[in-house]
Amino acid sequence: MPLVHDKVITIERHIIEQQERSDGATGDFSAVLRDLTLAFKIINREVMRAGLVDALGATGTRNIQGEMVQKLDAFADTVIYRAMDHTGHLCGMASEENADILPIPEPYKCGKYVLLFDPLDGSSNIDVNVSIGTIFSILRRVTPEGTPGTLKDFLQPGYKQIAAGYTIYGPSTMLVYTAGRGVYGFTYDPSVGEFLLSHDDIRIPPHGTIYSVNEGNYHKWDRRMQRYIDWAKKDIPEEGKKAYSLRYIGSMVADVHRTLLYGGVFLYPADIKSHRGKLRLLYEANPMSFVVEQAGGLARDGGQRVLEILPEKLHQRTPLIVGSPQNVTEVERFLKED
Ligand code: P6P
Repeated sequence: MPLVHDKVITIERHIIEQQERSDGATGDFSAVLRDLTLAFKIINREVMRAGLVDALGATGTRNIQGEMVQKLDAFADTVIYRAMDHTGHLCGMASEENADILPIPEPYKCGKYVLLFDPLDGSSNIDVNVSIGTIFSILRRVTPEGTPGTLKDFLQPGYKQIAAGYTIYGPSTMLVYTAGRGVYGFTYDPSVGEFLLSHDDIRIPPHGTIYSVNEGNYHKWDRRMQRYIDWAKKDIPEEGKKAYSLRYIGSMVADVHRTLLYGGVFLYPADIKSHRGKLRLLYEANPMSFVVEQAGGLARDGGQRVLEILPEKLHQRTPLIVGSPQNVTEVERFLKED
């Protein structure tokens, strides 16, 4: 993937150019991405000064997942909703922080798309200054135009996504997205308030020597997953294999972003406690899987392609094995053993 230095392209300009190359694109979808970018700039400002204002710590309330909602979680959730609720392009939204779908308030028009998002993924890391991120997924509605969106618009398999991506708030803030025509990375320049194209047409390496998983759960995994992990960390000269390195941040956006650029595999397997794993299908696994597949990687749940899972519930979870094609195939080789 070429790092871009000879052109200064904002994400707005890039979205328009992508739209011009998409048959029948009406501009509505480009407007959704543009409006989302504004929300990310506002969230970035708050995240970057969290230590200086009373934004750290928990609100004292719990979300649908039963997780303590951090103040920045709640802030990010509200910023995205308010940036998007009046634009006329969405007929509804869904967020990790809200049990039910979020309607478009009167008197605003209902549009052609639905937006799903995890407003601040990895929020348990907020107080210790570890990279966190926003994950988003855009689907075209399937219910009649002009009416309020329903759950049916959200419970679509991941291959129906028309765009997805994430913003990682780290040493630098980057927005990575795909609209089904490759993956593009934009680095935020706070001096001009713009996301500028820095990673043109990202391609994941076909193989990597990093595996990323919470080994603290080892004792809870299926024995075939345990055997893969045991294999991954071994030097096996007769196979020409060196031991892989373990890197795990505990913030999915950061772990998957590293996997996308360096190669390797990120795993959050099912275990005896969480039979469907921990990560949420619709606004974590699906968008990240769409990005990685568009970059030439694979995304599986241990048995099938993540993007082909037929959702039944808004907050359902899924096991996730995502990364370089050769690494994901290595994992599946072990999972297929008796
Ligand atoms: P564990 C963060 O809470 C999150 O949802 C993902 O960002 C991350 O990959 C995962 O949970 C970490 O979970 O159980 O390893 O702490």
